Amino acid sequence: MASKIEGTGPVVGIVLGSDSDLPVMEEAVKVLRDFGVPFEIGVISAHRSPRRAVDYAATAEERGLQVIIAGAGMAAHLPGVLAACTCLPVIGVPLQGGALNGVDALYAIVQMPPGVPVATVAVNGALNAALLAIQMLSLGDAGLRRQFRAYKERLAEEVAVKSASLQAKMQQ
Ligand code: RP5
Repeated sequence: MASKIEGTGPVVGIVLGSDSDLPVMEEAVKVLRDFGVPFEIGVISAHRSPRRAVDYAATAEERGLQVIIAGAGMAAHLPGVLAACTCLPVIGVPLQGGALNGVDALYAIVQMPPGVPVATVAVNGALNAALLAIQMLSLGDAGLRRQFRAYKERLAEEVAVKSASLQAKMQQ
């Protein structure tokens, strides 16, 4: 069974606080491409272009998006501001960098006040952000869910191969 979203418009919005965030956020792009999930990507800063941030989130649902992934570093308010302005789920990716090396971004993204959740992944966890977005989309898409199950099976196979290879090495 094919995924329902194959060939549709973007269903995931990836938002970067700066183009300097691209090297890490490209990991999310790669995962979404591998799963055939249509996405859009852009740079919006909660601090440098706050009006654009509000407009983007406020119109995201009517543009067909179902999940937003927002990556930002330092005082990372972007995911929270987007979450404040949309009913769509927002996944925040704290990015490493600056004097505090990503701890600042982690705290800024994870410590949302009651009522406005942001699903926060690890520092630089763009890959997991894309997987979580796919799991959310999978709830209403059996084709995508099947792809995700196959992905998890591949993960388990990789561990089994590594274990066998380690065992073999130790017996030499
Ligand atoms: C944040 O400030 C961005 O998300 C980026 O991680 C950091 C530095 O931005 P640039 O000065 O490189 O544009 O808002």
